[in-house]
Amino acid sequence: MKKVIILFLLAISIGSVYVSAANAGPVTVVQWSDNGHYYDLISGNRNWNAAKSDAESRYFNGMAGHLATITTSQENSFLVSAFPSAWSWVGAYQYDKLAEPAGHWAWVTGEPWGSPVWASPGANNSGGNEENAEFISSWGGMNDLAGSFSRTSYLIEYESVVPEPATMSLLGLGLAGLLRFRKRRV
Ligand SMILES: [Ca+2]
Ligand SMILES: [Ca+2]
Repeated sequence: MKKVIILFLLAISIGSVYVSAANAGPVTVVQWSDNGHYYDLISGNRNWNAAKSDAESRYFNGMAGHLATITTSQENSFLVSAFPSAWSWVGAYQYDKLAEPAGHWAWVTGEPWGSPVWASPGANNSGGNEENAEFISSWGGMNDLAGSFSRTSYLIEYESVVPEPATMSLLGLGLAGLLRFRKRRV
């Protein structure tokens, strides 16, 4: 009887492995060893805001997604070689128009702007309303573009979310309260 149960469980687990492999499709997620983050191209016609929302609803290996933030030339080079066909939204936006064309840019994650790579001719605010950025591998970097445009893909980056200091102290207070409660019961 034991043997039958073990065989049954084995069959179920082999079955589920097969199903998950069949659903996964081709694996395109790549990891950059410098920061341990994962990157992928997500297909589908979206404007910048829709791409941002979609990215922030996705997870991979327990890491949260966001539009890719390409803060260094090294990260830019890695992504050019990892995704040679990318013509895709990334997580850069201009928070005001007081320093056109290439000033007052920020990342969706709030991390420092750093030294990202603009493809030639650089952020040029063509047409006067380019306040978001796309990454064009064949151009070698980013281009500013109006966020209302539709792009056929976006570049996602997955990374571990570090709890905010405020959240940590709330956790601490909760633990202290729990300890006090336990003491009183003794
Ligand atoms: Ca602009
Ligand atoms: Ca432009």
